[in-house]
Amino acid sequence: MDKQDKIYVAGHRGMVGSAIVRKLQQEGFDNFVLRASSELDLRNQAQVQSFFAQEKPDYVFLAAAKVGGILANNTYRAEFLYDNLMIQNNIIHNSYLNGVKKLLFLGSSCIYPKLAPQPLQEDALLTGVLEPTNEPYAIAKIAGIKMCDAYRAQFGCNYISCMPTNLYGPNDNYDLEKSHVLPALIRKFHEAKKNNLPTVTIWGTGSPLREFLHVDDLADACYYLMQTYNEPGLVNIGVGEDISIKDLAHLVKNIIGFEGEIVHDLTKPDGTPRKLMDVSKLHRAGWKAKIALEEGIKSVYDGLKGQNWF
Ligand code: GFB
Repeated sequence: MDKQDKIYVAGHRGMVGSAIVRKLQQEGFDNFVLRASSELDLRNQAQVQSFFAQEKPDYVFLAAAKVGGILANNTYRAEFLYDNLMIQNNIIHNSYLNGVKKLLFLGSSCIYPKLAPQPLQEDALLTGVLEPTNEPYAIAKIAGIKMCDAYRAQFGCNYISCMPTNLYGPNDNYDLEKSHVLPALIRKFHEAKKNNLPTVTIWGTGSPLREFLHVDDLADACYYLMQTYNEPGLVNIGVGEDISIKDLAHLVKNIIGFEGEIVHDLTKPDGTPRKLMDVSKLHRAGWKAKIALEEGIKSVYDGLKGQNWF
């Protein structure tokens, strides 16, 4: 990418898209084309078609998606499938029609089979049955990877796919029903401390293992891959280390300084038992994560002061 190139970051108001815009601005890029969802409904074929025909971006970061934690994925199954398929189909196809030079598609570690060998290698894709709580989202994201590869194979498009592990950072969703685990824990422990509550309830057994990547690290990796990586298939983006949900809860509890007890709501699902990325392909490509989990959680917590629930 050159500094004068026109860059479309789809989903620029979300946690991932906003981090990518921040990263590009730090690197000196300023020729962005951005649209809020109220201005451009990415599920709408005609709207996306005329947007691309008019703006003709050079580079596309496809960070727009309907996302959420385990309960949202499991509850809004139709929307997770339909919205994500429509968004990515419209953006990828119109990128092809309008000569976009390169596109980066963002997926998720949930594309891998529920019981795939750990750490998850890229070639585990489509080797087994998916985790049922997020199957619709995973199916959409797998379709996105295959679409990038098919457009590369048939039309020569330089479209790459990267699969981030569980993310956290500024502009995350703190809705306790729809969010991922880390923002939920931050909010629950903060509110319990503020209101002198005796307990905090976490979902499931606490035994599942998850890996967490700060979104600023993800944005750095996306920028790096956009500049250097031109392969079909997919590349994992993670830190290569995981932590149990129970240990994560204790870490957040200590950072926030809550002194009560942790209790478990066993009516809520655990989801995949473990989701640790094999990041050797990414390391070979020349990129490594830099932000340690404790430092990352502290910086996110320090940045929350303006939130209405804080
Ligand atoms: O982050 P999370 O919602 O998503 O949940 P997944 C991770 C683990 O934390 C699960 C537990 O075992 C949850 O039961 N957990 C404990 C909690 N307390 C809470 C809580 O208060 N809120 C939440 N949300 N979880 C999602 C997928 O899976 O991860 C998506 O559904 C996507 O498709 C995303 O891949 C990255 O890691 O289980």
